[in-house]
Amino acid sequence: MSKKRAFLFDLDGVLVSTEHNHFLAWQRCAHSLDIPFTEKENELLKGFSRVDSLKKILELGNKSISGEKFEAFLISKNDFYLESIQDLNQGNLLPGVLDLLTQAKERGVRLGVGSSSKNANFILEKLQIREFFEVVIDGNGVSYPKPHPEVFLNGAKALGVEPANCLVFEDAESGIAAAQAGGFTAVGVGNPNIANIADIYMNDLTEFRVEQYA
Ligand code: B16
Ligand code: MG
Repeated sequence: MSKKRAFLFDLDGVLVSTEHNHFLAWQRCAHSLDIPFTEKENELLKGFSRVDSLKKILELGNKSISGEKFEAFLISKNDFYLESIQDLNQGNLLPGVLDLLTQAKERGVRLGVGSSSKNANFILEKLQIREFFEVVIDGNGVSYPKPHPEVFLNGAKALGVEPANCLVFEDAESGIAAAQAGGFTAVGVGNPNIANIADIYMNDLTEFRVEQYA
């Protein structure tokens, strides 16, 4: 594989894991609508935007609600989620993250984040890793959420690097699809369900050797 000039990282599931916090917040909404919601249903939401996640929950329960109620659920879900991650700190980074970012930076690799989350900058600040990234494209910066490639294409464009010269690190099927649709090499991390679709797969980022790819 040719050496890459830039690395784009998904946030949740790759740099940190707040999926359980998302799960508990969505479960609270689903249960208030009498929709059964377990970790199994939560799997279907990973990597999708807040709006698309709520749509999927309503589909699961075969329910429809007014636009007003839909907006209210989005707000209350996010308030509950944000409250639950107040204590997030650098100790919550997933294994291998800090070493990888440090080594990549030392080798001159351009770094960016491509996340569906509208809370990405807030979370990166809490984790004290915001300064590693030249660009953060989040859920506020795209018209078409993952699995559309826009989030990663915008990231590569902002870094001035062609997708063929970028690695994308992802934990969700929707994110691997987004990366591959954009012409990136997709590194799957920490989710055995994507081991067969990712171009490269590893259990966690301690397995990643920067010098092999950049
Ligand atoms: P928010 P990622 C995604 O983050 C999460 O995987 C997904 O569960 C969540 O619904 C989505 O962000 C939106 O998050 O409600 O904070 O805007 O994996 O793309 O970094
Ligand atoms: Mg993710």
